[in-house]
Amino acid sequence: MFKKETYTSRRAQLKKLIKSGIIVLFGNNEAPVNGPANSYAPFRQDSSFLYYFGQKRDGLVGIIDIDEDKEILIGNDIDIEDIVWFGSVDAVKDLAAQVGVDHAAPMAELKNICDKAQKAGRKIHFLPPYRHDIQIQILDLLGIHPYKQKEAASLELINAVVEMRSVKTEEEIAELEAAAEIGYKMHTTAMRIARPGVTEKFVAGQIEGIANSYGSMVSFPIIFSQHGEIMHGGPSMKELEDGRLVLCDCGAENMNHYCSDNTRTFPINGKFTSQQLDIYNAVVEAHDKALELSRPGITYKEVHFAACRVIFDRMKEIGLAKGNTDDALAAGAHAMFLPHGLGHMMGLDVHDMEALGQIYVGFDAETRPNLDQFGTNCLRMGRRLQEGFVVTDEPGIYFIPALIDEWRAKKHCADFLNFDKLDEYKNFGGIRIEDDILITKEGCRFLGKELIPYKANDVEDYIAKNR
Ligand SMILES: [Mn+2]
Repeated sequence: MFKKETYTSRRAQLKKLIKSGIIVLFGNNEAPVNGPANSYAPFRQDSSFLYYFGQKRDGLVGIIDIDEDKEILIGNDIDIEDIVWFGSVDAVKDLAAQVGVDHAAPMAELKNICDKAQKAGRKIHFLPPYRHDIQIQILDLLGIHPYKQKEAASLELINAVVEMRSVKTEEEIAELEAAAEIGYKMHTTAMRIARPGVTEKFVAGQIEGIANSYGSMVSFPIIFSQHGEIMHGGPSMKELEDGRLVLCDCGAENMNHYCSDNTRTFPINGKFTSQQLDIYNAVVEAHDKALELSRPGITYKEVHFAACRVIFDRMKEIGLAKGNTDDALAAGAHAMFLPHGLGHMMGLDVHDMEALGQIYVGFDAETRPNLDQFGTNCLRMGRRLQEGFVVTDEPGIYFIPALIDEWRAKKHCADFLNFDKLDEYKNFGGIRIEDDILITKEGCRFLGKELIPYKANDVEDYIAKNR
């Protein structure tokens, strides 16, 4: 947790942006795995609640009454039975004081506060809920059916939270750096322990343990797969094979829930084949292109398409693609290789603020993506970069057998792709390289003290020296 002034000033800023009404920020509740006493662990607090109220305990709600200039932390104190099982914890009024909130009240009071505000015709601002128990809570408190809650959520609040959480302060950057250090340990451990004969699940399990030991948890379920062409492919019980590549996309949340998110793709036997190297180096070049261009003022949509251009040009050199690159990009032909966006915001959430609605987080009227075009419709971030933004730079090249077959059958982008040559790559897999970058005054820089090796010779060297 930060010092209490961080939270008081964040709430003061939020009040200035929203101007009137009452803000209700729901903290998360425990989520049962297979019964009420066995919850998913560790407990994960809601990120916007963490941002404004800092407390990691379950069962809390934060109230910011702008009109009456009053803040209340709502939650029930634990009883003696809880103390017997879980030990003593601070009272809700103490939790409130720790984050500069003057008032505390039990959960039963929340209904009264909402009823009173509704009767007075005051605006009650809440964020779009993503957990079903919170949806029931909102139904109970405000009488809004869960299906209508997304549209009933306060757009003013969404926009204000996005404005504030998008720009990372010095103390947040220090947390992100700490998460990056754990991420470094995870990735380099994967490079060390992976080898032919070891299962994907074994490696994934070992590196998940690193996130748990040094931080709080992984920032998302680990992707560790020889089928790198499956975007969110989880680890299987298959053994790693000599000659194949393995893709490792993972990150940690540190103790204060700031995230890291990196991807490395490396040869299981420690040495790239020349076919792998050609594709790998194209991804490195696209990754570095994004680093070169990212600075305040440029849109991430422009950076995305610059990376796509590099990839398409290199695919032309290998004979997998053909034609005029501008026309190919306009037609969406590059999405055969890169069907996702270059990156996303990162912070307290790995896809930062995704629950608030990607269109509000990653775009403005100027950069709204073409939702009708395959690939481009998956962009998560397009808007103009500002100093203090943290975004991921994660280009990739994938050979997805089903996509190759489908496009060939439909003759989709046939003027720009060489399907016979693509067939030769159906067993290749996929490559992604991902780093987290902070937008600085002049340009950008990597997060993390040590950079996980990514240039092909650095990866080979690291594996040769550390296995
Ligand atoms: Mn990512």
